[in-house]
Amino acid sequence: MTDRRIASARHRARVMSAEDAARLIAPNTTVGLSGFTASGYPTAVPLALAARIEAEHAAGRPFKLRIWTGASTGPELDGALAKANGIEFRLPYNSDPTCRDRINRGEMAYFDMHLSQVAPMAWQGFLGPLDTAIIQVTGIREDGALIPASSVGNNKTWLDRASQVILEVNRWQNPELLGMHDIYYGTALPPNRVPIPLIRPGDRIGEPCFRCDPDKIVAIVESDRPDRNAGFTAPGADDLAIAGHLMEFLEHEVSRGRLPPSLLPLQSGVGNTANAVLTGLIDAPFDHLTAYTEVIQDGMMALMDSGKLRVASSTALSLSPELTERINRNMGDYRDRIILRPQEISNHPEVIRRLGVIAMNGMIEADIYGNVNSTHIMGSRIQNGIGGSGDFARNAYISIFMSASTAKGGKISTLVPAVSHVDHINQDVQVIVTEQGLADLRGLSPKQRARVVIDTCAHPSFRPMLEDYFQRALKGSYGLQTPMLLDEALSWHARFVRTGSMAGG
Ligand code: 0RQ
Repeated sequence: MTDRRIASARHRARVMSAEDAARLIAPNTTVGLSGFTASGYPTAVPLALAARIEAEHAAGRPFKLRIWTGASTGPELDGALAKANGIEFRLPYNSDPTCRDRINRGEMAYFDMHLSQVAPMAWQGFLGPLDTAIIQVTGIREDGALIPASSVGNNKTWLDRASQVILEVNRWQNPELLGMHDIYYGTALPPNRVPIPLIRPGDRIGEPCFRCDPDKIVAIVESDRPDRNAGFTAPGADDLAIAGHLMEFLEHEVSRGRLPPSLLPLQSGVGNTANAVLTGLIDAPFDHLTAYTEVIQDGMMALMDSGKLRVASSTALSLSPELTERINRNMGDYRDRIILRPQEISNHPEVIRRLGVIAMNGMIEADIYGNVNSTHIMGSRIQNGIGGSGDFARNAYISIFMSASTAKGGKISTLVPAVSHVDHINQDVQVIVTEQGLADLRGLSPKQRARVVIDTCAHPSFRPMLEDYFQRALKGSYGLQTPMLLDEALSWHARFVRTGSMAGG
């Protein structure tokens, strides 16, 4: 079918049904898909692939794939393939509940790696060969250049590395996306790596489109499903309190001359609290803000629409359904203020360190010394994955982690004697914020950190327990640099698993 979206006749000749395209994927191969959050991910081919896998399984023939993406995707991709039991191995970040269940039941192998490292590791050959790339695009130009969709993720790398390429041309994506992306082709492997020439969040250093060898394109499928990110709930009292503490902290840093009045580029993680913090910035006394981040959520768009946020660099739009529709209709208005880049650039340690990013991420729990667990419930059950939090936390100008001080209706303290899994070591964690208060841990020794975390962040119902533990650790610990009672440090978690509550006992 002729379509203005596919301007090259050579490419039009490759248009086929999703079912025919899915038949080109062999079992026991590796597939790299587009998608970073439920944005810009293929849907028609994965759904057809899932149906094929189910049919193969019903006929008694094993069919599993190794799946690489940008980060989490949507239900038509991760959800459908996991329901069909078609994923043997997956990387990097997942938030799909069916995948999560399979991973936690031990039925699916999962490598939740730093998002900035996925593309370099693929190039280094550490992950093995990539057989097929399935990439959603907005259109194909006459010269064969591919117009990216609402996320960039690892698409450039998958297109370059894959033996065969399947494209989904999505008509829902607004053609005005052309010009919003900045696809950098200057990366190389050591010893030929050169500095990334990006010194302001708004710099453009690459090209608007992906290149792709037409000989590798084996199928083009047309689709029209919209992006499908979850909505946000209205900020609760805890979210608002956390946002309030953070605003006060940032104002204080400006007044002390440690941050400029326009702050430094903001990075904001996933979830409702992060969204509330961004919304909180609308009424804060900062102007000409910039963002260097990996997801643009509703709060960031509100900040942009308020005129406070000048420019935002990201690898994906990750908007609620309502905002997705509105922004998609008016995409052209944002083309000069939003830049979507490959995730190896949006999350690049070199760039994050150079720009001096203020990193704000959610956490599962922190311990009194400021080690942070972002990924595992009770030490062993994965929630989502480390995502980009490690890329940003280690390299940030100020690295901030935030959470309510309790979880599961007050049964769990998110401040504990020792975290049950470590994603961010205390050296990568400078500020911890809960609804109770903000602990500025910069320049403090472990014992000084514990004092501030217990006094400032802990919930009153758990504070005496933490204080009691800390006092006894000061007396009974093997060493006194970072006091610890080895037999007790994880006893709060053990009690929760045993009784359903960390309290009492
Ligand atoms: O469980 O879903 O069963 O209700 O964990 O917690 O409070 O909804 O928090 O959505 O902000 O997510 C760290 C997971 C926080 C997220 C994390 C339970 C809680 C709930 C989710 P239910 P909330 P959020 C850029 C940066 C890593 C990746 C990252 C995350 C569920 O922020 O994935 O930062 N971060 N990327 O009840 C037991 C605790 C708990 C707990 C919360 N201490 N013990 N359960 N929960 N704390 C973005 C990308 O990388 C794409």
